[in-house]
Amino acid sequence: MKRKIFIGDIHGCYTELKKLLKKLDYNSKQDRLISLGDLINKGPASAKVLDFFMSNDLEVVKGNHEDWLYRALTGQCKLYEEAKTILSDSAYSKKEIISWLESLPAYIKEDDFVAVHAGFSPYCKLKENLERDLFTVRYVDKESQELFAKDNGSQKLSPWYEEFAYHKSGKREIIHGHWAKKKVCEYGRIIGLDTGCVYGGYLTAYLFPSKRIVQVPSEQRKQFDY
Ligand SMILES: [Mn+2]
Repeated sequence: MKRKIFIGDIHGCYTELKKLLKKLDYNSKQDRLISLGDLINKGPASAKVLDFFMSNDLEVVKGNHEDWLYRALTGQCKLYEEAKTILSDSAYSKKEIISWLESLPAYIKEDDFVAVHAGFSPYCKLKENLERDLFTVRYVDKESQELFAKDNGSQKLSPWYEEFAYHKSGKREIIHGHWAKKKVCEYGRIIGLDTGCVYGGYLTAYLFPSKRIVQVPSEQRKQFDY
């Protein structure tokens, strides 16, 4: 059986990605690499990370930053500075990047796992989630059952995964990113791998079937506000 390697938010941290793959003794023929999204933006080398995943035809679930780049490249929002840099530094054309972004799934569901960038609603079926929620959700309101990307302070909100674990039984492990924390976020069968590499934390991989965590420290400036 192929080893599955899930990797949390990379955000252009190419050096750390290469170090992590080396530490994992990554072999493209024997391993299946799956990014949980947010390959790009914020960090120093977005185009290199993007090109690595595109050129090796690796699996990526769509993050909010892939969505942002897609909207910028298709004229649905301003072409922000980092998007311009990605266009000038990538080996791929704008057209190729757009069609690759269009091909990204919002989640991957298999017998033993579900991979998603941010999370799911605890109140509906997986396939009934709005795509946008899958790459933005952090909190839920237990009463209104609304999903929120941020704690706006006006409601009593719970992290989506706490409610999800409470409402949904099942065997699949749910592996997500998006919510940068100092440590890997384990809650029942739900595991969060965004350990804030771009903020000076760690880049984290989670392995199947061994269920091992492998990390490399960030080389970015430490920021304490995540
Ligand atoms: Mn994100």
